[in-house]
Amino acid sequence: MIKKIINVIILVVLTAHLYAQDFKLAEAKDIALFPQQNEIRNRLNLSGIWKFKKDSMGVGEQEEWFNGLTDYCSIAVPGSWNDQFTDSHNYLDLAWYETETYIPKGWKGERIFIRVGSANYFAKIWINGKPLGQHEGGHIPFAFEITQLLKWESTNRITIQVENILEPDRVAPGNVEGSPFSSYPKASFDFFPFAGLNRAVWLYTTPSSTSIRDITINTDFNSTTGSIEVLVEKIGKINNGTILISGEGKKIEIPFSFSGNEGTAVIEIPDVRLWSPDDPFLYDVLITLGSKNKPIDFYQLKTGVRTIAVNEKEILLNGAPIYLKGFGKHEDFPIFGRGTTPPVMIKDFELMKWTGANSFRTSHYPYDEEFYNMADREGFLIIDETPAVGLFFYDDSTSVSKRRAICKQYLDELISRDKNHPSVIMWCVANEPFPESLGRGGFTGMPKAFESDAVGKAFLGNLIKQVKEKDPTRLAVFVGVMGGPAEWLSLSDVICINRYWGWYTNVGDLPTAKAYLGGEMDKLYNTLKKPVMITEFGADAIAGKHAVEDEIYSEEYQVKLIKMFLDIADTKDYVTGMHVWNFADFRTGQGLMRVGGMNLKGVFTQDRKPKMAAHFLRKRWFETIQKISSGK
Ligand code: GCB
Repeated sequence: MIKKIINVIILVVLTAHLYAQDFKLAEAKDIALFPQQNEIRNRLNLSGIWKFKKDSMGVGEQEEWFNGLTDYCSIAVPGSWNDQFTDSHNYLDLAWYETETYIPKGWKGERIFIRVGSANYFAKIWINGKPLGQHEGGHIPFAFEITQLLKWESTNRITIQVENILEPDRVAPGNVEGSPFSSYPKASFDFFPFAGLNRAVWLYTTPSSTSIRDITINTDFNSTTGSIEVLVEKIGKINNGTILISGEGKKIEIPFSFSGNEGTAVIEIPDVRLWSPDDPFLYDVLITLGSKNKPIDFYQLKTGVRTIAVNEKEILLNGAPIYLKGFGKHEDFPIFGRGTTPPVMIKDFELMKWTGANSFRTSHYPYDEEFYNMADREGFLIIDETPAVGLFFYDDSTSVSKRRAICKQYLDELISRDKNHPSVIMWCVANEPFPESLGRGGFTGMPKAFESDAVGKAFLGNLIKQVKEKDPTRLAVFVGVMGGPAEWLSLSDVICINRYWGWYTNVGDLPTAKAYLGGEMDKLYNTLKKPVMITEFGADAIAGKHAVEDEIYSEEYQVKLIKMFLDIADTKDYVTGMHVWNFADFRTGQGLMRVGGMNLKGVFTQDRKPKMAAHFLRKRWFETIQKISSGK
């Protein structure tokens, strides 16, 4: 009998092995350099209409859908799938995307890669029916080399399977029993879990045997001389290169050589023009591998020379205090869902400038790369946040470890992707992690907890440490939930807190809310002696609803609450920034607190029309600018 069972097991294992497909894991380094078109490198944007098929029974792999989809429909890429159809708003299960493309003849002999900008949440890729790679995490790109899998002189089939199943051991955690954000679908966070290929898919090349793999730029200045340190990592046998910095009519070129695969050069810039929101000046940096008359690879980027630091009460940009005025945002627009919408992005920057804002937080996940390029050019300061929203640490240790590993991966990927943007001044490792004490109040049915606050502190502490090791030139923070432990906040370079006095507590009662807010802020500062920033405060307002007296959901109440927070902040010299929640109304799951499946705390509506609060902020923030420039 035992022998029979063993034989069956062997047979099952062998069969599984025969059909098991091997998917590589993505490497953070491969997303460091955005695909670039220059004299040497090529790229092809695969945006457009793709084939699409839902797989609610999970039979696609067994039925080998990667060999060509049948009975499919059309879908736009980029764009979340949820609102492109009439029956898929809440669909988060498996779905398949397919497109076909020729590879240009001129790419022969090059290394060819695929880069997926965002596949939310878990993706697997096949090229011409062959398994390629997989990636977990929906808001960060991933890339794989595909050279060996391609065909020439005929089309190549690219198949991507995506699913967005909400699970407590994923990040952001979903479907958490008793979560305060109980909605349908069961996201345990307060925004809609838009699924699919939300950003562009690119093919791109690098030179075959020798190429630039990674570039890290750090800047500094001393009096009027700036310095740009460029660290280049290469692949292949080459020992030298050059760096050319240009800007303001100056051109400074210096040769450098490699030791192993790394080469560094520091370029000094006399009479440097520093980068800041008032003058977002960018220098061009061109890195060439090989000699000037025989270049092997090029990569060009832009950098701003600036420093960022903190003292006990302030954030210092280029050594001078800077006050952050702005918003927490979302990537969210009707029909597109979380899909990239360039005109909306341009409009958002226009509107942020119109209000007098100088900064924003990429709540609650990294945004499309273009946001960062735009912020570099327009002079916005970014708090760059990972997708770690709503973490908790008191379920089983396997789930905690799984979330820890994903958070670590996200941070590696995020820093790899965004480290060369002058606009990024802080890495935010998590938004509103829940301590057990709050979880017990808010959640029910959780296994009995064990030292959750210590576990939570160690978890967050490790993430902050990881960030500091990888990038000591920027600030590292996490954003604390109302009622969360002050001892966790001691980990953060800036005490970032979300506060909803007058909304979730003391609703409608602003005088009481005001007393609590002021007292709490003083206590936090006096305990921690670090600059404080309120990263979220606000009230829902239904555009067009008005009231004479304090009445929630009215535009007047939203203005009054925002004004109350700003007034108090102005009386505290340790407050270093105030970000209103939210820039625009955004889609959430359906729940009793979310009228029409929307969070209405935007100062603009979802289609970017100003509420009274937007006009109020414009007046208020421009007055501050005038006061500062007139020295009052
Ligand atoms: C928060 C969360 C944010 C929510 C917001 C709200 O604290 O960080 O994701 O949308 O509150 O409006 O409830």
